[in-house]
Amino acid sequence: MGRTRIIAAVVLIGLVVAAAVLLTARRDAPGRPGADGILEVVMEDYAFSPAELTVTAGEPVTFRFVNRDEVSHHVSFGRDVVEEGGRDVGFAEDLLAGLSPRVSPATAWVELDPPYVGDAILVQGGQTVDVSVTVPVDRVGEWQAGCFTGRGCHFRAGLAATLVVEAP
Ligand SMILES: [Cu+2]
Repeated sequence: MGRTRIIAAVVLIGLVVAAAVLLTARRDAPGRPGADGILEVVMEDYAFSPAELTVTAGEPVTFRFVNRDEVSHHVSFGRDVVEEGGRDVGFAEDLLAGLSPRVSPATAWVELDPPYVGDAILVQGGQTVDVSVTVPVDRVGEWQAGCFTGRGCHFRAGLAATLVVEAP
């Protein structure tokens, strides 16, 4: 009896450790916020890295965009790309609509001029911009992040990331 209990205890401890390791790995995986809530996304050579982002609805997250290119990039969050004259100019549905994200520096939050649609975060060459927001649970689903500068040139070149908003 005593031996069985010891074996059961060892197996149980093993399972707990394995679960903890798996949860930690999931938490620190690229494309997810770290324990500090920061999700760093590098923009370099007209591409996002990582290009697959996952956040949890109802939890505060800070997207930290680090632009290593010399040119400026915009970041819009949304889905359903709007085309005008065969060029991509923004998202029809804005993920951040009505959410008042905290953008640092605040001047990086810009309203795009036509033909572009929606709001965007301007990240100048070499600059880092933080965008803090809590995505509500009614926006769970698949979204995108993208830069439409050059009438979609940057977006088509690779400045397009998928953003999954998971249910809590
Ligand atoms: Cu760009």
